[in-house]
Amino acid sequence: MTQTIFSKIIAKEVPAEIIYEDDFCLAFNDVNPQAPMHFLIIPKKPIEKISEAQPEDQALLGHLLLKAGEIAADQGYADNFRLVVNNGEGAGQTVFHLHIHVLSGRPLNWPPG
Ligand code: DGP
Repeated sequence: MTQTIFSKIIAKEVPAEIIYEDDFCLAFNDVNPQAPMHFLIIPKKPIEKISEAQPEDQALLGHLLLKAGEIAADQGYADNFRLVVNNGEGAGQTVFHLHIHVLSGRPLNWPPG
């Protein structure tokens, strides 16, 4: 996988508003927030996109989901948030390092568009 801006954020070569970090993942506020709460949670392992994840990534993917919920709760949105994963250019993915968007703080319409 080629280096992305997110690899540089993990390496602390590029600054970000980091709100959570452990051995497996990093969460930071989106630079272009689409809601009052909008952070990204990413694996430190460089997986390009969800469709590239492998069976051995099962625990890591579960970890990201659990932490997304915990961090949303820490930010005051325990029971009201949306997770979004754009997979591939056609779905709006622009950074090719797997990331989960976590959004809340305003009404979230459906379908998302
Ligand atoms: P996606 O379209 O799903 O690939 O979303 C990529 C998101 O990443 C987009 O909402 C903007 C955010 N983003 C891109 N570059 C940076 C950056 O350098 N810092 C931060 N904090 N967010 C970034």
